[in-house]
Amino acid sequence: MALLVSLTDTDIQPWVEVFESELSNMDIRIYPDVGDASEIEYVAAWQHPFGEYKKYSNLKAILSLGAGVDHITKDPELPSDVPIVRMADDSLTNDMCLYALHWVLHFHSDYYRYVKQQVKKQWLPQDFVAPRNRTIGIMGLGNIGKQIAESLARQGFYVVGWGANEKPATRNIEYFYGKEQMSAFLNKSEILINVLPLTEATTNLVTECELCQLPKGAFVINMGRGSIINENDLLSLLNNSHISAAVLDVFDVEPLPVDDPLWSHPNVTITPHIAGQSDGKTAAMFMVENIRRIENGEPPFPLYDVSRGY
Ligand code: OXD
Repeated sequence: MALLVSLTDTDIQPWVEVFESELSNMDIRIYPDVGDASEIEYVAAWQHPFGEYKKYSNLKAILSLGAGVDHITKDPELPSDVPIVRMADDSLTNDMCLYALHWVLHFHSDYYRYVKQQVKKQWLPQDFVAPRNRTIGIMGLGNIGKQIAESLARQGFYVVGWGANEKPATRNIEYFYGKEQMSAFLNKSEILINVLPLTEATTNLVTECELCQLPKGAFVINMGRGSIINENDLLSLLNNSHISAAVLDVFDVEPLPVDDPLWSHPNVTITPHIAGQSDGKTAAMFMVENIRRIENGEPPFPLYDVSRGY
């Protein structure tokens, strides 16, 4: 039996070390050296080329390097009966919390202004705003969104969250849910963070109409998926200054094409889909544990749910 490692744009060495030492009964193959395709039982995947999965006739599961699995489910020829296991290693969640905190502070504490002031050699302290007087809106309240919300609330920010379904209230976070409550949520969100997964329901969920409901001068941080926040609408609201600035880690098309106007917008910061990076060792162990569960006849966790779309 064989595990195929196909982790695009990733230093695979720590992953392979863990797989080789923990899965000694398994042949570890590194894409594109697939060998006999019928021997592949597992794929550790990040952006594995479309059209490949269907060649592995004895595939037992696909293990995603990312929390999002659209890089797998968008394959038009994906076999429908193969379980897909999402990544929920703590190192990934923690990295996403740090990314969110970094950019929240960038905007909240006016660092984005100081970068511009330095170019003009301008010594100009901006007014202090206490974190409790700054409202951060988190779209997507799964494990990652919840942890980001809690970590920002711990820093004293006022945090509001929005998700598709109702959540029990917590002491620190005000929850909104469903389409009916989206306006109330957006109206409050001075810094909007998107961590929703890409599904049919979330595709193009945030367009001009929703962005206009953010307070004037709001900031947008997209670390979920590009196709959730309409890029053209975001650009026009940046251009008319309704949105002050945006940090984008995810895009409709990745890598972002060189001629895309987002690259050169003065109030847009681009990072190349790195908001949630995993520690190779612990994330590979997370996959190993799931392979062991499957081999023992137990369900892997967290399993992609076709009906929910994530
Ligand atoms: C993702 C991730 O799915 O970084 O994008 O986990």
